Amino acid sequence: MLRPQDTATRDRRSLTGLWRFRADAEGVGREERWFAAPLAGARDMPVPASYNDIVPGRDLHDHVGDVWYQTDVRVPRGWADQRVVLRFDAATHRATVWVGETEVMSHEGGYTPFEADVTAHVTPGETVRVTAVVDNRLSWESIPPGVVVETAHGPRQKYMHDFFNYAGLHRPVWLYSTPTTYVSDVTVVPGIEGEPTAERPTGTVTYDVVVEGEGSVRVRLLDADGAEVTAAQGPAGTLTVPDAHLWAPGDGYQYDLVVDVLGADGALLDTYTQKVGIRTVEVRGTDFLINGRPFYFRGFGMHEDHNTRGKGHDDAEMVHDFELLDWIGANSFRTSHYPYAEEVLDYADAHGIVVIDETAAVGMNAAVGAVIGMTVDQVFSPDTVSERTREVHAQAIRELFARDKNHPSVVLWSISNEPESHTPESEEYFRPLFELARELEQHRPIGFVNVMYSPADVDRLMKYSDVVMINRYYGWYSDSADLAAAEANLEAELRQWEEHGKPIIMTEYGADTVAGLHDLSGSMWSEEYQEELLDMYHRVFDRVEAMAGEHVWNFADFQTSRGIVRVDGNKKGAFTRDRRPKAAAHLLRRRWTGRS
Ligand code: GCB
Repeated sequence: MLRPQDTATRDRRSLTGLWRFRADAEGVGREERWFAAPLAGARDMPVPASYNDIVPGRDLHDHVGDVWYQTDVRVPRGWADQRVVLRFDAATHRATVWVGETEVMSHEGGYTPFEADVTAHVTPGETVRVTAVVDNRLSWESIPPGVVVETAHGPRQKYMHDFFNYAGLHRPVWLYSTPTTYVSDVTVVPGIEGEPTAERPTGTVTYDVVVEGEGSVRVRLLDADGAEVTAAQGPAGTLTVPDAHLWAPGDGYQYDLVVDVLGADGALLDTYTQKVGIRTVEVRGTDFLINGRPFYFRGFGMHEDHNTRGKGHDDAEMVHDFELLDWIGANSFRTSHYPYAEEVLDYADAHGIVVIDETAAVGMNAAVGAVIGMTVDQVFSPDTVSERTREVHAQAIRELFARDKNHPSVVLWSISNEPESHTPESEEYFRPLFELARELEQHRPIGFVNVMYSPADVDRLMKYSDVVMINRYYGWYSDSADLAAAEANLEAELRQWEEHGKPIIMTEYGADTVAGLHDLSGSMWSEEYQEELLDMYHRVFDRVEAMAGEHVWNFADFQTSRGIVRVDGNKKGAFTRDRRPKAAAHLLRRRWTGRS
């Protein structure tokens, strides 16, 4: 799905700001048609933001079920004869939307965009009411899964992942116009002819444009200075780029593919610009190659998580986080454990930061659930994670790939984090999803992230994966406080994975650490212990040749559900939640930049 753009033929109106908001604790709003009038008893709510931490108290923080958002928007006068589209960049985890009293769309899944053509329901120059009901419930048929337990004191949401179930309108909302004949999709696949490690090789850009309506397509490829490099006619083809300036880690060079739709008389009907980074990705043996060169992932599993706004997107926080990644010497991150805002991927593209892009399929694991506080006998069964869940999961993969397919920063997909992967049931569940992913994606490697409870001798899914991605907590959840034992066990396990003959990326390793807690005798939770543990992992990584990357868990401390294993959140950050460095941040900076 294309992102809205301002071009010579298109305009956007942002609907960010304060919306009217009301929690629907009784779940009566749909029946009482709250969309049909200005929301009674509403309070102000910022969009984008999670609603949970905006108001003091437990009610909204722990709310389970529907909340209502409403705003009024004046449709610009100039949009007469245009197609008018209403788009939500995300609504966590599902939403139904009305324009005036007309229901225009529903969407399942909290981290991908959805939109509707609302031309028939608006009049340019007039104001229209937009209402969205957003439901935060996780069930056996949602991604991620969860269970709502009805208690004498109200519903309680349980789930098998640790990050807090923030909800609401987390990303911008747009009203935008397109001409009635318009570009509805663009796919670009970059390539390199000949030796990719050459200084300025010949690049290729294979493109495919979908147009709704009658018109012919012309494409022009412009370099970063706006000079035309090449052009072609027709909705699909391959462009050749002599002396290509490649997109590469640390060099976010991009071309502009300007797509024009022309009428029979040559008039411009629509124009849309798609950025293109020319680079290749390949797995060869135990090497992960970008542009033919071995790439070693240095960075973090992250979260969209901040004080007050929760998972709400914010450009200032985003840029600051990228500046910290730069300061520490990270070259990559994983969008643990859900698709991040498109702004984040655009930024990564533009700055040459490499991304492992993950679906929201996290917490399909009874053993992890037991640690977090949700007990379940069998995760994969007709009554729990089932074929119905798989349908939702498949749709999440389709939507993620469709949204992010053109980002050069995305070099590897993760279709799930830490599912059980040692049971026949888990294999039966996942095999078709790997098949689907491969059908949708022919150019990037695909994988999933393996959990400590499914080591190499029992795992059944790694054979479907191009890269070995594993999360390990030797020295924390196992061999707690015993780094000597942890070192031996970590190395022994990596040696087993090495036998797969694929690149190994440690996608998580780390220790909870309370900033400011110091101890010289190896006390867990201290800043010294976090440093010692990371140092130990690095020693081991440097001995194992198949290692292709290290992503510390986590970039920053983050909010979790409440329970006896977390003190005001997960504290494994190299930075605190408000982005102050722990000692480990300096250790990582020394390792990753050589600077102190
Ligand atoms: C994991 C999960 C991650 C948790 C982390 C932890 O394995 O993938 O979501 O936050 O462990 O700190 O327990």
